[in-house]
Amino acid sequence: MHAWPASEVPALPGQGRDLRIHDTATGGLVSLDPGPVARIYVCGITPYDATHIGHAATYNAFDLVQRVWLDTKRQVHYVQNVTDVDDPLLERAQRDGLDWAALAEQETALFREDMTALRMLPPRQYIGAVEAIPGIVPLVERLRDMGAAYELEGDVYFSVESDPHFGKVSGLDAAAMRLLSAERGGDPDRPGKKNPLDPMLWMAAREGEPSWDGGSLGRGRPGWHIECVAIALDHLGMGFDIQGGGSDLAFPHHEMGASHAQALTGEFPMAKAYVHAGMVALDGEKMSKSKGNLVFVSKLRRDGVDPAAIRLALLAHHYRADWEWTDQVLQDAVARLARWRAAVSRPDGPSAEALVEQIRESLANDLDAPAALTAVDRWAALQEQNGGTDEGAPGVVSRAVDALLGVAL
Ligand code: 5CA
Ligand code: ZN
Repeated sequence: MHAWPASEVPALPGQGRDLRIHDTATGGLVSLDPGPVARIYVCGITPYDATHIGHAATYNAFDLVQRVWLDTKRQVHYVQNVTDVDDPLLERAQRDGLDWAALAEQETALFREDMTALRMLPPRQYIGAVEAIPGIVPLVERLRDMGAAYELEGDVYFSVESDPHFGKVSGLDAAAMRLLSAERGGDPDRPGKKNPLDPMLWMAAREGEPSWDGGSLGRGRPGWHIECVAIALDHLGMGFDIQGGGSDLAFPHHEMGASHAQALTGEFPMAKAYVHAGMVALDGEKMSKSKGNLVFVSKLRRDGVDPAAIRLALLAHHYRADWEWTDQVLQDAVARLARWRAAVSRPDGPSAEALVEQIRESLANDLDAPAALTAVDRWAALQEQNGGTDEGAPGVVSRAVDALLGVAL
């Protein structure tokens, strides 16, 4: 699949800072030491509805990771998937009388537009589950042949007991896992499974559903977790720097993915850090396609909201926090954008050197975007109150806000 166009990232004076970021698996901050090419896999959308603010907040977090790494003069190898065949997508298509593939294509196209408008840097590879099937099938066959997977009425399940590290990503106990498994696409109550938590690797073709040639597995379609493992291993290999997504992906998705990869390669962990963004709520409940309590990025754009203001609204919340979208959040962002634009519209102003360092330091410290915004606010307030004589300072601020925060002033 093709991704979306990249906005330019201005080069900044001085030195970028190395990222320390919270890793769910170890429960603390880790100093990543990526080589000259940092590697990150971010779980993409299941395209059965438009991009909502919760999605945008999660992709914003990983866009910041990319920007911090670019600022250290590294290249970034960023891979993202699109779950363009899965139960919720098929169910929505059925409910609305749509062709599932057309629905996926249409919502993926809208996601690209939203990401472009929000100045999210694109992944180097943007891969759909369907196009990954030829790579998924041999992995499932290998897992089965090595005894880490088993067949149940034609479907193939992964055996979580085959992985000695199972549970280390989310750190949850069995009861919590069982609850979340039922909530998030698993089938813990299906009779005949070796362990209720075992996730499906390959689902045998069902009447009226799309299916693909699965070699010795028979016709069917891939399970969710193996999709991301196949794509990540194919393009990044084991031991990449970050696997990212919202906190609802820690279990089962990232846990199971780490287990699949451990069984396949004998190595653990697949990613050096498992990074999870908090959940955005609306009216007191997690924004979710299945509940329908959604604020769409595309709707806000159609209503004339500047995408830079949407981005500032996201940046005003720490990526790990759960937070609530309100009209006030948006109004504050619109007002902040206007203040910042006024402040950089003059040819000179207060010195910007310290500010660039403050933005860098804030982001390097577990992506503390709210602290970065406060630093820019202070500079803008100084500019408004006293101005300054540093020629070119507003230009430096403008470039730093663009390069590090993805906001075009
Ligand atoms: N296709 C899978 C990942 S492989 C999937 O989870 N798709 S999704 O469309 O449901 O979600 C896409 C990303 O948005 C995931 O990282 C998910 O954790 C995140 N996300 C979903 N809802 C919210 C929310 N309310 N707040 C923050 N992030 C969210
Ligand atoms: Zn994923």
